[in-house]
Amino acid sequence: MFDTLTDRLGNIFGRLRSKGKLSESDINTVMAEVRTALLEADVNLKVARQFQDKVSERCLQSEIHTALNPAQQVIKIVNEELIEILGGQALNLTYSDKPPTVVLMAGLQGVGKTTNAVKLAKWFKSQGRNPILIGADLQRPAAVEQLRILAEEIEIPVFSEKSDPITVAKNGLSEAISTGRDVLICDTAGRLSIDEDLMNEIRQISDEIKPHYTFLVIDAMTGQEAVNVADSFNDKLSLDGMILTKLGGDSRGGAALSAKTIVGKPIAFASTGEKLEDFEVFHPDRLASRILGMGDVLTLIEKAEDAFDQQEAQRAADRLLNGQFNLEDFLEQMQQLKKMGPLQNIVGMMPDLPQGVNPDDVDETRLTRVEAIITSMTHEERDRPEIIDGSRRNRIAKGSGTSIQEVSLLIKQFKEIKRMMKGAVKPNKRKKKSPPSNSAATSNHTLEYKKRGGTRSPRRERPAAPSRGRGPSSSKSLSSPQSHHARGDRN
Ligand SMILES: Nc1nc2c(ncn2[C@@H]2O[C@H](COP(=O)(O)OP(=O)(O)OP(=O)(O)O)[C@@H](O)[C@H]2O)c(=O)[nH]1
Ligand SMILES: [Mg+2]
Repeated sequence: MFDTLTDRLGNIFGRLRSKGKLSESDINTVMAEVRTALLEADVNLKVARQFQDKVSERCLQSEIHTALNPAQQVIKIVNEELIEILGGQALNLTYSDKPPTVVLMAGLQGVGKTTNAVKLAKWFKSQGRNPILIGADLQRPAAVEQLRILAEEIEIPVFSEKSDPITVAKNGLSEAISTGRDVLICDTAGRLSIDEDLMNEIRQISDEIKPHYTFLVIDAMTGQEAVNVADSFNDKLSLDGMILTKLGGDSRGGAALSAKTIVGKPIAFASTGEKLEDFEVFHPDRLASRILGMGDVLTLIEKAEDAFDQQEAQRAADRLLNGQFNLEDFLEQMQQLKKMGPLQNIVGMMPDLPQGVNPDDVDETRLTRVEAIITSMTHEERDRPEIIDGSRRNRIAKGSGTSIQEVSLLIKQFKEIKRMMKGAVKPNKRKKKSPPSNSAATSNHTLEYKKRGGTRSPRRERPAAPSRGRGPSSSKSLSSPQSHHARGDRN
């Protein structure tokens, strides 16, 4: 599920990546598209609208974040807001001081109450608890039998009797206490929220066993309609959370994305298939990143934020603008990149690797060799590589354990980068001490991203290769790691 939504969002953000600067109208266009994609995934209109407004507002007021480019900033905000509408944090289930902790399952017919009562019992067991299941569905003749068969698989006792649901629940609680069970899960019959009698019955069960947790089981396949049902259950029972079932199917996911906002209660667990093990605590952040389908790009964004030293970047940017960028700065930028972790991992996290690029092919040692070459140079040589003649080359090659050819190549490529940078920086800007931010002055609401010959991704494994022909907006060379981060001004 979510495949279509993921594809749609992928396309939308893919187009953003080629932009160095996002205007207010860019952001509005993108967010309108995101809203359409959400509606197509059957997300509630109110939720989609709120989401659009919130993300747009945050993008427009976005704090300057020099470690991220505009596309990354938008993805980061979308991700954070997706997590928010999915409920923020995973439910932190606590246990009653006076066992058993009582859980009541409620919901429409066939949504998966019985199956998930057992899955939940299995989960409690995995947490070191001793659950008991109560079969209070006396509506359907085979319901208790179904519960017993499933529970037998995981060796969990079931209590039921031929009386009425309220009495079964009450006696079940006594049974749990007398047998020392610390968690009680009560399965109930499916009922429609408009069926007054049955709704009153579950209310009475609830009054009798006073559940610590009342979970509404909802079927993701029924889309956001399932969520509307939840509202009326919530009125009657005061829900603590929802268990979302059949998430593995081809449902469009609208229910998952609308539930929290509409019902005001979080999704506690998710069931992704028929088997008892297809069940997990619902993690909003994990689902959000799955919906975004960005591989681990979010981890990458986090890493970039962590590792990136903004002051250093600013200094490098200043030097760049002043035409002073030298091999020393280059080395520093490369070391920043290395702080993000093994290059292969970083490349593996890139969601938009060009075809044919395989993270396994990334040769980290080349980065190390470039580093060795630069560290074998004197400060003067790093500052003015043009003084490196034949004998210096020889010495550097020996000192770094590389070859004269490699040293020559690095110097040549570095010259090329510098030449390109000069072309990229307008003369009046080069004179200024600190980088001006006037280029964003035309709009009060822009995310700007100055890619001064920098690299956005380490996916190219040619360490010192200049990003030929890409000019100032190049984002794909490894030549000057992260120097693109140097500025991300916004007025
Ligand atoms: N694919 C899939 N099937 C599920 C999931 N959860 C439950 N089912 C199936 O859905 C059907 C109904 O599940 P039950 O647990 O009997 O549903 P119920 O809500 O107890 O049904 P009633 O008691 O009749 O109201 C069964 O065939 C389950 O195997 C799920 O997460 N994924
Ligand atoms: Mg059932």
